[in-house]
Amino acid sequence: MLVVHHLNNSRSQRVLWLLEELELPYTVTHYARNPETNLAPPALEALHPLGKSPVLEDAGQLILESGAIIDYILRRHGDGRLLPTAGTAAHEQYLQWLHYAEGSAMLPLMLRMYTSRLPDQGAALQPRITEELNRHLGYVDAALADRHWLVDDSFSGADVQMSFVAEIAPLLHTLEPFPHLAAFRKRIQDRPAYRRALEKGGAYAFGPAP
Ligand SMILES: N[C@@H](CCC(=O)N[C@@H](CS)C(=O)NCC(=O)O)C(=O)O
Repeated sequence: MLVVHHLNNSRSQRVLWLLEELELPYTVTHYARNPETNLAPPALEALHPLGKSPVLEDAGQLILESGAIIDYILRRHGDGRLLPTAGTAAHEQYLQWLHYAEGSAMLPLMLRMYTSRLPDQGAALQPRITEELNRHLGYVDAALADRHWLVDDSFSGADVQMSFVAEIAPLLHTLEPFPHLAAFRKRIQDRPAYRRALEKGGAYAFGPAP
């Protein structure tokens, strides 16, 4: 049985969503952020050397990093679903988006989040961060201009991995200049499996308005 070690208000929400899309059996072990520091509880350090979530447990093996977890679930348990065939151009694009989400897109978003906690809101850095946010969100928006889903207009693990970018972006920047990204966000949040995952995961501040 797959076990998702899930932190509230976190990237692990998309792992629950993927498992709901695939209708796979799994259990959730819940961890709550410290209400003052917003950090994960020390219990996660027993599983993840950095004390982060998500962690996926499968027959005693622990898998870290949401992109690796999504790819693992699809390869090992997906039965060919939501995963472009290895060796095809679509598979290369899928891998590109899988890595892009955490490797590139999250950086300016996290910079905005951390600098906005500084007394002067990191004023000197904000123009550069805004420039990068517009560049990255513009890139994703353009990729979605003529399609609903990122790879060959076919729903895949790449969309699941990119969902957190689409969900956290409006809290830290604006989606107004990026209508295709905003539509993508709404599209994912309207999926029945996404809604079921919300019920499984509990508090999630980046989802649709209640
Ligand atoms: N790149 C990692 C990021 C993991 C990560 O930073 N998770 C956050 C939740 S969104 C976390 O556990 N934060 C709690 C903490 O840092 O104490 C992934 O995609 O899995």
